[in-house]
Amino acid sequence: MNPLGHSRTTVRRTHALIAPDSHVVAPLPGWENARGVIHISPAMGAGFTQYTALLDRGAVAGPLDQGIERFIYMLEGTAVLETGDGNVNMREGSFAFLPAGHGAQRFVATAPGRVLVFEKRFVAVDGVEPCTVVRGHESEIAAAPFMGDPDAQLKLLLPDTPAFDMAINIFKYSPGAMLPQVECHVMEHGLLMLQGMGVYRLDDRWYPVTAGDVIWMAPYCPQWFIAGGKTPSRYIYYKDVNRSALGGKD
Ligand code: UGY
Ligand code: MN
Repeated sequence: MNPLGHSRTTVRRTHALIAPDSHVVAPLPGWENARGVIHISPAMGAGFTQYTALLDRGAVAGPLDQGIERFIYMLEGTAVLETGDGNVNMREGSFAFLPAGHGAQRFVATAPGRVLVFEKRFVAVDGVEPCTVVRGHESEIAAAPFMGDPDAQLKLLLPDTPAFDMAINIFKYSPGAMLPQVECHVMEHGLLMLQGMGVYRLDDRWYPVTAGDVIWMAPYCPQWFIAGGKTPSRYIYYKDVNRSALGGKD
């Protein structure tokens, strides 16, 4: 119950902050034994979707629509990703990227859990091999200091090559660490705070944020973050990358 109608949730033209208290769970079309919360979608002006799927044991991910690629990150629970060349066990921190047109995979929950999903329409480029299936665990990915700051460590979960038009990264900040500049760029972001807290500047507003919050940043939304609290803060985020700002071919 929220008798006074307060929430930190706000949805604007250039950005959105969605706090967990405003989540509305609904059926996920195509998924079995799962429901979900669509946090970010074209309905708010975004060029991708970000959602959380809430899985019962035995839940099966829905099929990918034609031309759509999907990134899955396990927040909680266990699952098996069945691929053409064997089964992969997934647990908290495991991830998988399923390229467009790869119908062969089946994702099945082996325990109740939650997964974070990003989807976008793949933009093909003449002469560039399309991206491949990528899977792994975040603990296997080496972190690098962001712009030379050892207190802001960045992991790239996907290869940064022309084949991939989506990046999914995990940022880990020591308390007090910050983005070194107010970024303003053509790329969009969808973000989930995994751990800790801080203050996010979005456009001309400053928001306190904490674990569980989702943020959408439209192209050119000025953005900056400073980590607070006494423990590290972490967030995972989506970014469209490696494509012409003039759009794909038609
Ligand atoms: O990759 C990025 O653009 C990243 N530095 N942005 C962000 O964390 N808001
Ligand atoms: Mn950015």
